[in-house]
Amino acid sequence: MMNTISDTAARVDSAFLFITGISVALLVLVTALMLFFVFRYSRKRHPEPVEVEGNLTLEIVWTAIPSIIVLAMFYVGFTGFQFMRTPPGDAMTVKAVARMWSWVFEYENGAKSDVLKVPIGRPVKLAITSEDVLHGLFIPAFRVKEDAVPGMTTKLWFTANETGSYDLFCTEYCGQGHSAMITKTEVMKQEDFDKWYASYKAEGEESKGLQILTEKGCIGCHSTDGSKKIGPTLKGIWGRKEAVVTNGTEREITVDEEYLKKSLLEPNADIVKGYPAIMPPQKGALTEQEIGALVDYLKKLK
Ligand SMILES: [Cu+2]
Repeated sequence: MMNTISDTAARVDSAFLFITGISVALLVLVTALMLFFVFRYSRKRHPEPVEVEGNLTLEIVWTAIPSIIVLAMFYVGFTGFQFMRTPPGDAMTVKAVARMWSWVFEYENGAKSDVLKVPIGRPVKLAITSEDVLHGLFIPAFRVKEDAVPGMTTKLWFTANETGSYDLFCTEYCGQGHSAMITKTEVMKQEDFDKWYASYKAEGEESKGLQILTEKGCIGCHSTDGSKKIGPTLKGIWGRKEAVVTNGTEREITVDEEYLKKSLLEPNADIVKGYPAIMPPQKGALTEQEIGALVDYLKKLK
């Protein structure tokens, strides 16, 4: 059964099946021979041992066959490795940036997304890096995985052959929010992808705040639809009464501009009750204008 979800998955699965098949065949052969010898040459059936002098033909055969098998496994593994390490020249490059605890994907036209969107049937090369610690980018369905290393660009590539949504997550323990560092690879029809790709430029100031939330990775931990993630949702945050813990004491605040700004720069000063104090401070990561745009956006996020 051929795995057709992606070219890389087909290569990896066939290599895996090939090696597993040989291993199973050898296991069966060795076990069967062992049982046969145990019965056939037991003391009861074969009381007089015989001295065997050697058998050149047998020795050549049992040296040559395993050598051929091992070289065949090497061949399958090595050509598969070469295939996976060599992106085709016409591959679409997408920059994948990891940070605690989310992914951002940047396209050649400047489009950014927290979900990896790719067109079907087109080779996609990911140029992967990290803004803070070691992360690992893994798309299990495509059988591709690569470390995200700060100060370094690593790569992987695949061609997805079936539309759908596939898990993409971090495989390097990167702190408390590690398990939430999960997103999707969306394989789209070419026309749907083109529509999304072209729409990026058309969006105006209106979506600036959402763009920052996506680019800075905020929505890895804070949803905009009311659902609970590792941090509180941002939906309806403006004017919300919130029980917070300040220096170990609980108090109630109303979310206003001052609170939002403070919570961006010193996120752990007033922690919303029931949530862990793990958000990295955004001092230096956000400009004054960006903070302004975020606050404007959150005011309207009902
Ligand atoms: Cu990570």
